Amino acid sequence: MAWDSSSFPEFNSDCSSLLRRYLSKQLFEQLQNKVTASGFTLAQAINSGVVNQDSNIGVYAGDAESYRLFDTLFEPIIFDYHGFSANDIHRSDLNQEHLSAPNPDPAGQFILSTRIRVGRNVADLPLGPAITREQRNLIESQVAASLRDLSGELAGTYYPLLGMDETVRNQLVADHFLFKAGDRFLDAAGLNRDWPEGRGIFHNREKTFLVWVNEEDQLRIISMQQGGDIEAVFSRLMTAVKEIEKSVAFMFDSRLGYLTSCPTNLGTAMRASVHIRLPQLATDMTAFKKITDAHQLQIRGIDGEHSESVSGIFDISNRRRLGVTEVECVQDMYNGVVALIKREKQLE
Ligand code: ADP
Ligand code: ILO
Repeated sequence: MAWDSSSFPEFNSDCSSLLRRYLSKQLFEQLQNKVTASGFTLAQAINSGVVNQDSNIGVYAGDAESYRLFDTLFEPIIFDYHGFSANDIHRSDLNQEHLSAPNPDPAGQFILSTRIRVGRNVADLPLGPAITREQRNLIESQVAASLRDLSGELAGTYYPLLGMDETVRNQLVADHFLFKAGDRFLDAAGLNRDWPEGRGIFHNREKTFLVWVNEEDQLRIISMQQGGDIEAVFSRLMTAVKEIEKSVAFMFDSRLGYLTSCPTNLGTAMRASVHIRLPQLATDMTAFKKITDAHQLQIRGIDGEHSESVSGIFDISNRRRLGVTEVECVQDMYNGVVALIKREKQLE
């Protein structure tokens, strides 16, 4: 849907995005002529949510300045999503020793795999929605070079998307290692410009440590493996993040934490998830959601956000990322997964 960005956008009656909730006509008029130093406008920030009326959130930032210049729109969205408030400041805890999350399913009956990722962007450059082709390519070469220096379990190879065989790319997506192509939410946010140039994936031989380059965020640092050893996955990720941080300076704000293009990822930018088989709970989504809501968890489908569950398998992850530490993000997920497994066993 194309829209005339000089006038207040129309929202469908069934649109329930946070953009629709917080963008009044008056606010639109106050912000519509503001432009950040990298040339990012309100129209660009809200385009994804206007074009995709089924968005949950609907806004993206083009740079660190967007969060300040358009704060009257971004802040209520951030507060609503994360349960964060104006007086809160972000706290970080990357110490793996502070996490207590013994495998909730040692027999391997429910949890298929565990994955924890953080988003990161490079300091002093625009975020993906406002970045230039040259800046994006520069990030790709600099990040690929620093990843090349990783050693031990983290050592691996960078595979650019440009020139990648389609069968190989499709297999990586199907195996849950690589991001999809052509996401319409990212597309409308300007995040698919010049595709596939500048994008790629780094991974170790076992594909337990991966880095996505220049997707929604400039880096998505990922640790994953089969089964439910959450502590091992977290520990590998924390080691990797600290290593990469030695050679790449990340965009960070003392109040909002790590800055990301989507406000849902601010703070820790961490999503800790399990793929879990819960066929009994799947027949009663109201009971299922009661447990996930109580533990501040999000339910996604088997192929990530905006996808469906298949064969009673769900992607369960922490919802809050800002105002909670990395350890607390994983603890949210762990506590909820323990409760889900307990309920599933009762229903069996
Ligand atoms: P993100 O995690 O970056 O927010 P998505 O929700 O699109 O993005 O998920 C990216 C990919 O990671 C998808 O293929 C998804 O199925 C996969 N994935 C997420 N959690 C797990 C998990 N616990 N085990 C295996 N794959 C997972
Ligand atoms: N813009 C989409 C996605 C929001 C949250 N997810 C991600 C991947 N950032 C929406 O508003 O539904």
